[in-house]
Amino acid sequence: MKTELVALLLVILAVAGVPSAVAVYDGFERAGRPRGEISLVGHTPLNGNWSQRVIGVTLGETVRLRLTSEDVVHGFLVPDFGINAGPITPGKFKTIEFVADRRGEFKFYCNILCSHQHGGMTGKIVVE
Ligand SMILES: [Cu+2]
Repeated sequence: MKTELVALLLVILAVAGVPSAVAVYDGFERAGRPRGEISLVGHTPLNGNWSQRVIGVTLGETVRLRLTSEDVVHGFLVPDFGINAGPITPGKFKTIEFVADRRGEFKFYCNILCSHQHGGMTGKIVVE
Protein backbone atom coordinates (compact mmCIF):
# COMPACT_ATOMS: atom_id res chain seq x y z
CA MET A 1 0.00 0.00 0.00
CA LYS A 2 2.77 2.42 0.95
CA THR A 3 4.72 1.50 -2.18
CA GLU A 4 1.64 2.11 -4.31
CA LEU A 5 1.19 5.53 -2.74
CA VAL A 6 4.82 6.49 -3.42
CA ALA A 7 4.51 5.26 -7.01
CA LEU A 8 1.31 7.25 -7.48
CA LEU A 9 2.95 10.42 -6.14
CA LEU A 10 5.96 9.96 -8.43
CA VAL A 11 3.71 9.57 -11.46
CA ILE A 12 1.76 12.67 -10.52
CA LEU A 13 4.92 14.72 -10.02
CA ALA A 14 6.32 13.51 -13.34
CA VAL A 15 3.13 14.36 -15.25
CA ALA A 16 1.98 17.57 -13.58
CA GLY A 17 5.22 18.82 -12.07
CA VAL A 18 5.51 20.75 -8.85
CA PRO A 19 6.31 24.09 -10.55
CA SER A 20 3.09 24.04 -12.56
CA ALA A 21 1.07 23.20 -9.47
CA VAL A 22 2.60 26.14 -7.62
CA ALA A 23 1.93 28.43 -10.59
CA VAL A 24 -1.74 27.51 -10.58
CA TYR A 25 -2.00 28.31 -6.92
CA ASP A 26 -0.10 31.61 -7.31
CA GLY A 27 -2.52 32.61 -10.02
CA PHE A 28 -5.36 32.26 -7.59
CA GLU A 29 -3.69 34.38 -4.95
CA ARG A 30 -2.83 37.21 -7.34
CA ALA A 31 -6.27 37.22 -8.91
CA GLY A 32 -7.91 37.90 -5.56
CA ARG A 33 -11.51 37.12 -4.85
CA PRO A 34 -14.25 39.33 -6.19
CA ARG A 35 -17.32 39.26 -3.99
CA GLY A 36 -19.07 35.98 -4.56
CA GLU A 37 -16.14 34.28 -6.28
CA ILE A 38 -14.55 31.40 -4.44
CA SER A 39 -11.51 29.45 -5.57
CA LEU A 40 -11.61 25.74 -5.03
CA VAL A 41 -8.62 23.57 -5.85
CA GLY A 42 -8.73 19.80 -5.88
CA HIS A 43 -5.53 18.15 -4.75
CA THR A 44 -6.33 14.77 -3.33
CA PRO A 45 -3.15 12.73 -3.50
CA LEU A 46 -0.88 15.60 -2.43
CA ASN A 47 -2.92 17.09 0.36
CA GLY A 48 -6.01 15.03 0.90
CA ASN A 49 -8.91 17.12 -0.28
CA TRP A 50 -10.28 20.33 -1.73
CA SER A 51 -8.57 23.58 -0.77
CA GLN A 52 -11.70 24.44 1.22
CA ARG A 53 -13.96 21.92 2.86
CA VAL A 54 -16.49 24.46 4.11
CA ILE A 55 -17.71 27.29 1.88
CA GLY A 56 -19.75 29.90 3.71
CA VAL A 57 -22.09 32.07 1.64
CA THR A 58 -24.96 34.44 2.28
CA LEU A 59 -28.58 33.58 1.60
CA GLY A 60 -29.60 35.04 -1.74
CA GLU A 61 -26.00 35.51 -2.92
CA THR A 62 -25.00 34.57 -6.45
CA VAL A 63 -22.06 32.31 -5.75
CA ARG A 64 -19.31 31.92 -8.31
CA LEU A 65 -16.98 28.97 -7.82
CA ARG A 66 -13.73 28.88 -9.77
CA LEU A 67 -12.60 25.28 -9.90
CA THR A 68 -9.26 23.77 -10.82
CA SER A 69 -7.02 20.87 -9.93
CA GLU A 70 -3.39 20.63 -8.95
CA ASP A 71 -2.92 17.02 -9.83
CA VAL A 72 -5.46 14.78 -11.53
CA VAL A 73 -8.91 15.16 -13.06
CA HIS A 74 -11.60 15.68 -10.44
CA GLY A 75 -15.33 16.17 -10.61
CA PHE A 76 -17.53 18.54 -8.64
CA LEU A 77 -21.10 17.75 -7.72
CA VAL A 78 -23.57 19.62 -5.50
CA PRO A 79 -26.78 17.61 -5.81
CA ASP A 80 -28.94 20.02 -3.80
CA PHE A 81 -28.26 22.82 -6.30
CA GLY A 82 -28.27 20.61 -9.39
CA ILE A 83 -24.58 21.31 -10.04
CA ASN A 84 -22.42 18.85 -11.92
CA ALA A 85 -19.32 20.68 -13.17
CA GLY A 86 -17.97 17.77 -15.19
CA PRO A 87 -14.21 17.12 -15.40
CA ILE A 88 -11.97 19.58 -13.53
CA THR A 89 -8.71 19.36 -15.45
CA PRO A 90 -5.30 20.16 -13.92
CA GLY A 91 -4.09 23.62 -14.86
CA LYS A 92 -7.43 24.69 -16.33
CA PHE A 93 -10.24 26.64 -14.72
CA LYS A 94 -13.95 26.05 -14.75
CA THR A 95 -16.38 28.60 -13.33
CA ILE A 96 -19.84 27.73 -12.15
CA GLU A 97 -22.52 29.98 -10.71
CA PHE A 98 -25.59 29.36 -8.64
CA VAL A 99 -27.90 31.32 -6.39
CA ALA A 100 -27.78 30.29 -2.73
CA ASP A 101 -31.55 30.45 -2.45
CA ARG A 102 -31.95 28.13 0.55
CA ARG A 103 -30.59 28.30 4.04
CA GLY A 104 -28.76 25.20 5.26
CA GLU A 105 -25.77 22.93 4.71
CA PHE A 106 -25.31 21.29 1.32
CA LYS A 107 -22.68 18.64 0.62
CA PHE A 108 -20.37 18.72 -2.36
CA TYR A 109 -18.41 15.81 -3.75
CA CYS A 110 -15.80 14.83 -6.28
CA ASN A 111 -17.71 12.53 -8.62
CA ILE A 112 -14.87 11.36 -10.84
CA LEU A 113 -12.70 8.55 -9.51
CA CYS A 114 -9.44 10.43 -8.98
CA SER A 115 -7.28 8.56 -6.47
CA HIS A 116 -7.35 6.28 -3.46
CA GLN A 117 -8.60 9.30 -1.46
CA HIS A 118 -11.51 9.96 -3.78
CA GLY A 119 -14.11 8.89 -1.23
CA GLY A 120 -12.92 11.58 1.19
CA MET A 121 -13.20 14.45 -1.29
CA THR A 122 -16.27 16.02 0.17
CA GLY A 123 -17.20 19.31 1.74
CA LYS A 124 -20.18 21.47 2.41
CA ILE A 125 -21.63 24.78 1.34
CA VAL A 126 -23.14 26.58 4.31
CA VAL A 127 -25.81 29.13 3.41
CA GLU A 128 -26.81 31.48 6.21
CU1 LIG B 1 -12.36 12.04 -6.92
